[in-house]
Amino acid sequence: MEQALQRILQEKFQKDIKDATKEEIYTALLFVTKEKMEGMTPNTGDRKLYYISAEFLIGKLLSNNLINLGLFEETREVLAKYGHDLTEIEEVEPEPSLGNGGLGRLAACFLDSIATLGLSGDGVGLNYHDGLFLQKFADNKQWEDKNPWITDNSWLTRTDCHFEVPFNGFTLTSTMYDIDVPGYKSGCNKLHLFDIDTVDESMIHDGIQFDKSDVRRNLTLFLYPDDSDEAGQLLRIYQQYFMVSNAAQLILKEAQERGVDLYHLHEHVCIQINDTHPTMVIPELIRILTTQKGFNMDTAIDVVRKTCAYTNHTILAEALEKWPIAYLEKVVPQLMPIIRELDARVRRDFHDERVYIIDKMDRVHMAHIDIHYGYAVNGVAALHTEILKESELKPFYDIYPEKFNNKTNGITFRRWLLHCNHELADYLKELIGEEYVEDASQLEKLLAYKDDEKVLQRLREIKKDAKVELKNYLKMTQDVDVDENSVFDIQIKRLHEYKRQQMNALYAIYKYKEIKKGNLPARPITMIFGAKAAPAYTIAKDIIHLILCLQQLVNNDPDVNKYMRIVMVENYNVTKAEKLIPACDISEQISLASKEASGTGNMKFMLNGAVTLGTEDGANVEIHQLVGDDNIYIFGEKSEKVIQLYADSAYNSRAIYESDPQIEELVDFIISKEMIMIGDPVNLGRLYKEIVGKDWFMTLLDVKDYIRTKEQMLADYEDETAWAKKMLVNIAKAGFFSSDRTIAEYNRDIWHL
Ligand code: B1N
Repeated sequence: MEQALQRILQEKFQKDIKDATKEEIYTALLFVTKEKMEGMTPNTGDRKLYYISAEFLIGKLLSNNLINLGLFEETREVLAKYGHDLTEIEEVEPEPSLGNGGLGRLAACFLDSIATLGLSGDGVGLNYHDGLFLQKFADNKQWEDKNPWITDNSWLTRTDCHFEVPFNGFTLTSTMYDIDVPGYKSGCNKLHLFDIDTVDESMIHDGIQFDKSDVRRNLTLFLYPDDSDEAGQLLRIYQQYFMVSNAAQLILKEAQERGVDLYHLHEHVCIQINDTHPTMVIPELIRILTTQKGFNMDTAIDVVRKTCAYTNHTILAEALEKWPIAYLEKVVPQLMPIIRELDARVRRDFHDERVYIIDKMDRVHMAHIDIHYGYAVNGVAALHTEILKESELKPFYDIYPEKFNNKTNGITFRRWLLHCNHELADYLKELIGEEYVEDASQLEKLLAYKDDEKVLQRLREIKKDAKVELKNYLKMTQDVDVDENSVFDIQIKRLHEYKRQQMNALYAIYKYKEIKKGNLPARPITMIFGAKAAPAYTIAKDIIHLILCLQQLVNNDPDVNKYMRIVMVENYNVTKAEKLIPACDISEQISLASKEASGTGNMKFMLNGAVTLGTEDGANVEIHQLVGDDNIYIFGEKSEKVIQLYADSAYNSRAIYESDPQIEELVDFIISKEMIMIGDPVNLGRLYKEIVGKDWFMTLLDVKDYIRTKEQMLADYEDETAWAKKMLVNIAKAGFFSSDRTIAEYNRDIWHL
């Protein structure tokens, strides 16, 4: 490493390591690492996986690549020898903003585990130049700005692979960019990101505004452009088709280069469709096979069906894509005859309109294409898969029980422990040896130390150190002060009503009022939030406004700020998650039961010794089973009850509000004099009305149990030994949530690589 660094710094900048700037060292490390990865043997196999996804939330790559290449320690030492700090060098790296939340981060964790297990599998997606937006706070509101991340020297390598993608009336030529994905002590795979050369970032103005109709210039500017109007929805269809047409052409090209007989494609290729965004790969492959490769329709459908598998990530109706036929006709008319043929076959075989592809309103149900014309359907946590089978997708489960299976999500321990929490990772190695890094189930060995005072003491110290680090980071980045001796209570995830950040805000109101009344807590609490709201999601933005107003109110009140602080982290992203998660005491996983398909933040927190405060939802259910009642705090109504309430239209938030004075007092505070003085009455008023009059995700149903349980948790925190034991059990039981386990299961049951 030392020699390689010297050589590149001389070549590029005529500098020695000790005189080089942080930027120069970063660039040199990038080159050394890229060279190293180019020299690695790719993972190969007779059957290759293509994981197609609209999002890959990969985070910064330098440290992770160094860890996986086994070069991290050496690099850190070399740099230290010349007076440099690797952590500071990392700050130079821009974070690629190619994802939104859990779905995109899961794809990134999966790529790491696929490579680590030595499996042959590449990711396929789009190279969004400005990614998801950059979030800024001003006037206690969210503002959006563009988020450019591509620089001259980056992890992207431009390839000479190009395809022609046909749209209605014009054709776009793609360019494929590659990012290497090295496995931990294993071979290397690739993430292929497609782009067009004519993208024009200068067309963006006033934050993230741009002409949505100018596809040649805007196609790969943003992930999830605002789709609240027709032009926005058409653009999404353009993006999706561009992604899958490139994927299909790449897959067929590589198969033919490998000498695969396309009539046996399914024996050598499998395609994982990550949610419905890549669904058009099914009709696109059928189109290419029938129009260019001499297949008849029956055979093309048969081969494609045996090649494609679909993962469902949500049961929220608004997230299940249904494209109007008129839009598809406008953008990709060549697919419509195929989609109509696929629908006709369904209608011929099944006389149940719930499973048709095209509905009465002339909309195409993308998930229905995946389920009929793929060979596997999986949910992402045990409860989620049960709900799919028993309610959301029941008519399909009745037809194809053999296709349905569960794959509980996982996270890569390389990033979410080894990289983000060196102190804890090293201490675990000291206690139970190194094997846990490659075999996460070994973490259970930690249970032998459950009653060891010294170990429990050390776990607390490590947590304290992480809290001090976060404190310094928050001071540096946002100029806020927090107390490392307070309880760190953290909710970080996309902003959505079903995730119920608003319920956590009601707790903040409760606590504020208690402190005002003189009911002082044994220890101060620091409530930390991080979340982006989709730019067109009004109520989500109102919830951010509420939290930011509460932050101002609480932190500036001298009666209160000694006992309680609120911090909303600006532009929450992977890099920030890596700093927040190690420092957390209470992990907030408070979605309305049945609505959070899995969650993966819950797993990251547990692995880093936080205790979950959660509903019986998503993977929380499995965390609960693993750690037992004593090591998790569960509250709220269960999913069966919630599903019943929806079925009977029996939930009435106004009735709860009017009959419970405590709840009324908390909700009324949103539009109190204090709040209106700080905030915008339009936003606060709208949110107040929403909660009282609708509350679709049933905040008021669970809020009292939530407050009670959180108070219990804070009381229990004061027994330091008992709390440290809970931390230890959570870490020890986190092994199940390694994405290595998840990927091994995908491979065993679906991919057969
Ligand atoms: O996928 C994650 C899960 O852990 C989360 O529970 C789930 O909410 C998340 C449409 C989505 N589901 N659906 C999406 C994202 C963007 C979009 O345009 C849907 N994200 C999830 C990983 O399984």
